Amino acid sequence: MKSCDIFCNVIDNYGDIGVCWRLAKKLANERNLNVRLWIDDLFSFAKLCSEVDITLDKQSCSGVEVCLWCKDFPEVQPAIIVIEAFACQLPSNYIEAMLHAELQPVWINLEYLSAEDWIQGCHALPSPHPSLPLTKYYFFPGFTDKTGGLLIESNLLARRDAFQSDVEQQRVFWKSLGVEMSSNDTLKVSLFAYENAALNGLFDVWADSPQPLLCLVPEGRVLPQIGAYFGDVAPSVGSEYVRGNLSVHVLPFVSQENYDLLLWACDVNFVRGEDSFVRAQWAGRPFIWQIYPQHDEVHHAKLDAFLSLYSTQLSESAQLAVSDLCAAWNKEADAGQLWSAFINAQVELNLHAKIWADALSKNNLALNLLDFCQNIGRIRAFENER
Ligand code: TRH
Repeated sequence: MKSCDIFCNVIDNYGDIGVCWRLAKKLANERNLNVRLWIDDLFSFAKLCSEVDITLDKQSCSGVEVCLWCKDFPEVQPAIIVIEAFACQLPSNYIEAMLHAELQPVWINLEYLSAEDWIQGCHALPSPHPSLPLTKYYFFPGFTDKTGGLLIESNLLARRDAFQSDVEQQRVFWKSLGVEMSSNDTLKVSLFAYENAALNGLFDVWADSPQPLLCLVPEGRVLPQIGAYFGDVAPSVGSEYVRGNLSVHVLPFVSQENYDLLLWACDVNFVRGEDSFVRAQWAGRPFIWQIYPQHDEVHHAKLDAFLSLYSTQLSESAQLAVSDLCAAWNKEADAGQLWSAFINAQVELNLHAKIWADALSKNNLALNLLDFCQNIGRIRAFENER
C-alpha cells in the first residue's frame, strides 16, 4: 500500500490544518493510502475535528494516523510521498532519513492557493535541495488546468444538489444547530470573517432591508464586533439578536462536514482565507471572500486575479456587483451601500456559481497530485535502470 506523510505547521487560524486534514482524509479514505498527518497544534485541529484527543501524541482519526509534530522528532521511516504544507520546514532527521531511504520519496511542497497567472508557470517545478541530492517539487492549487486544481471529495456536488433540493434534510440540519427557520422568504447569510470595520454598515443595511435576513455567525474572531453592534459585552454560542429585519444567530464552530452543510443551506456566504473560500465555491451559491491580509498588501493582487477569473462569464452589472462588494469588504470600506446591487444580481449569480463549481470540479487536486508523484517515480525508476 502507498504511504504518505503530510506535515502541517499551524501558523494561525484554521486554514493550514483545514487544508491538510481534508487532503489527508481524501488520500486515506478515497485513494486507500496509508496517511500520517504530522501536526504541531492539536488544539486548532480539535476545533474542526471533534474526534481528536489533544492529550495523545499518536491516534487514528477517520482512517488517518494523526501524530503530534514535536521538537524532538522521532526516527521514522519516511513515506513514499512526503508533503510539506505551505513551505513548512521538515525536521532535519526526517530529511536525513529521506536521503537514505531505499526508494527516495517524492517530496512535495503544497503551496497556498492563488488565481494569479504566475503560478501556472511555477506549478510542478523542481527545486533541488541546496546541499543534498534531494529534489522537492512545487505543487500549486489553482483554478486553471495548468495548476494542481482544488481539493474536492468524490460525489460532493451530487450530495450538495441532493441536500439543496431536500427541504427535510435542511430542516433537520437547522434543528441540529438550534436554529428556528421561521419563513421561507428569509435570506440566509453565513458570516465567517476576520474583524472587519465594514460590518456595521452592512448590518445597518440588512436591518433596513425589505426582506428578512438571518445572519449565521460561527464562533470566531468577528464575535466581539457582533456583540458591540448589539450592545452585548459577552456574545457567545447561541446568542441571538434582532434589529429591524435583521436577525443574527451565533453558531458553534462546527465540524468541516457540517460547515459544508451550512454553506449549502445559506443563500449567500461570507468566507475567508483559503479553505472556506474553496468550500463556498463548491456550495454553488453567491459568496463574498475576505482574503487573508498580508503585511505587504500583496493580497489585493490575489483578490483581483481571482475576481477577474471568476467573473469572466458574468454580465457587466453582475461583475461590478461582485467586485465592488468584495473590494469594499476587503478594504473595510462602506459595503452596505453595495449590498442591494449584489442581491439584485442573485439569480444570475446563483446560476453562474453552479456552472463555475461544475467546471472547477474537473480539476481534482488529490488525483493530480497522485498522478504527478507516480510520474516522478516512473522517471526515477527509468533513470535508475539506465
Ligand atoms: O481560518 P482561516 O482564516 O485560515 C487562514 C487561511 O488559510 C490563510 O490562507 C492562511 O495563511 C492562514 O489561515 C494561516 O480560513 P480558512 O482557510 O477558510 O480555514 C478555515 C477552516 O475551518 C476551513 O477548513 C473550514 C473550517 N471551519 C469549520 O470546520 N467549521 C466552522 O464552523 C468554520 C467557520 C470553519
